[in-house]
Amino acid sequence: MPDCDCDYMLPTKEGWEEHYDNCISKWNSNVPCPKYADGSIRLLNKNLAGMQQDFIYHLGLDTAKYDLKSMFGDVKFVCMGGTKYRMKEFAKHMAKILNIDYEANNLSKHSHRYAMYKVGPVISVSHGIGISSMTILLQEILKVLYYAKVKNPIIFRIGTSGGLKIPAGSIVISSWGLNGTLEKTYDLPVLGKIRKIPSVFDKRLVQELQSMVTEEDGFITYSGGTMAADDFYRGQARLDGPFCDYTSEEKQSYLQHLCALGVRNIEMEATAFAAMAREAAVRAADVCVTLLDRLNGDQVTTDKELLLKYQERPMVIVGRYIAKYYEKINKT
Ligand code: R2B
Ligand code: URA
Repeated sequence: MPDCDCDYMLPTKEGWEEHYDNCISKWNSNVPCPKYADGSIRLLNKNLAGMQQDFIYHLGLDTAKYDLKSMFGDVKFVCMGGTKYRMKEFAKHMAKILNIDYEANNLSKHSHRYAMYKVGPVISVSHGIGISSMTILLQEILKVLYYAKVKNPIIFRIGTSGGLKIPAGSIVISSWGLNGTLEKTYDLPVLGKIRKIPSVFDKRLVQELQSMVTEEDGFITYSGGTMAADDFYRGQARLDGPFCDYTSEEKQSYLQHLCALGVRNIEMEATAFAAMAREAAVRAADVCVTLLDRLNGDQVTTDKELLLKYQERPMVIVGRYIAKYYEKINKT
């Protein structure tokens, strides 16, 4: 078995996993670990090598017109989230805590799709709503990181969600994603057949993020399962969509069942995010705030100001983690 190649972000604490899941000593898939010895991404798709030029369409980038290595070679963290506004705010938040002079500039504005900002070693990028929008962005980001020869990148998602039996405004760091048929997989039809890709997040990274939480934060941070639904309404057992053919009791018993399975929140991307990052041997974590307790209702009635305050909470945890990493680097 090859030697451990974990690039530890934080010193190990008691009870933590010894290795990250993308450690070469733990890689037990039947495909080679898609990582070079220096930690840079090694995409296994042979077709890429034969392409003269690669248009990274939804980001408005391409490998001939842009020098992706000089634009993105220093990246270490990618943080994605649903909205353009939130990701611009995250870029500004990171500039502040990393002490970087920064004027927000959307690097993918020509694509008119996603918004992408870069602050020092951090990319902050929007992914829209749902699995298919998020996976397009994620795959194009993986290609950018590959062409830029980025070493050991870490990808975060900072999002919103509906909580299950936890107070609104709580944070959930996902341990795994559960799909709509209650399996821990991301199911993708490929050439007419369903592929089922395991959707488990890196345990050590969850533990490291959880260690960023302080009692003064003023909110509770949980780790646990996250259901990724393919719909906001019926797919999340809501009673307030245009269609509903189940009873309120059936809804409650379904949500109770999810709680019993260890699900803490419901959003719309976790399974695919965990699965795709794992397939690329890239560490990833999903950090979401809950906007409501779904056992108590369906409508998001939180006022705008509180909603914005809630959305800052995942930024605080992830931002603290990134800042801690640079504190450690600057000391050594
Ligand atoms: C959470 O919130 C969005 C739907 O409102 C979706 O992107 C998600 O996962
Ligand atoms: N996002 C979701 O997907 N579900 C919720 O209930 C709230 C935000």
